[in-house]
Amino acid sequence: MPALIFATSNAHKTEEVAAILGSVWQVEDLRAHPGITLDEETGDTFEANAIIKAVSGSRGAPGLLVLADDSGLEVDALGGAPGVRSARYAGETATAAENRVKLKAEIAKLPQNSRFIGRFHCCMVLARDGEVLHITHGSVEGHLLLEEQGAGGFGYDSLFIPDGFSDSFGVLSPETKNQLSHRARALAAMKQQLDSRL
Ligand code: ITT
Repeated sequence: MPALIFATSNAHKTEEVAAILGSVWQVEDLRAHPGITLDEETGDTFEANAIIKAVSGSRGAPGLLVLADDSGLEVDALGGAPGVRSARYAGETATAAENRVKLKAEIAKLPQNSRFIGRFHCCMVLARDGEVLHITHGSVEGHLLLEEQGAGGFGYDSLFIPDGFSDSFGVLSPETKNQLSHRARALAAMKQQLDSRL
């Protein structure tokens, strides 16, 4: 199986990408490549940060294909927050649980007579030897909950119900999430580029 380096330290992302691509690609993240270091995510957009991760990661893995994912949750009534700051919403070293507490507190300040519309967004960038080969985006629309529902998934999953469902990503199975998530959609758009390099 050909190797695809996934430039992430988030094992949950790797699990999802491996479940989606795993029969064709050997998906290996930074745990298997401790020598690869990524530049700081200084961009203002998902795309800028995904490019930073893919390009810097690929410089540390000469000749290999490197994929990066920058993603997050956008809540319309919060002006798109937490957005690109999703991983650091409650502070630079915040845990996912602390970020969820902050999100619930911010939503609780809003007028309580509306649905809190939002979406997960993911930008995927494929690079090799410091050059961007392809960029894709995917998103999944839904709404936010005031209280967590379920313990599955990661990050903000337990606070987000995708359109067309009545359960959060914290309750829905990984198989269901991997059919409709922002990450699955960005990867589906990347598929042709990946297939052409098999
Ligand atoms: P890497 O940069 O190492 O890939 P990260 O977790 O810091 O890992 P991001 O900078 O892309 O990655 O931040 C993504 C954050 O957005 C993530 O930590 C979650 O808080 C949230 N997020 C993204 N995708 C998610 C998903 O599928 N389910 C729940 N939360 C998600």
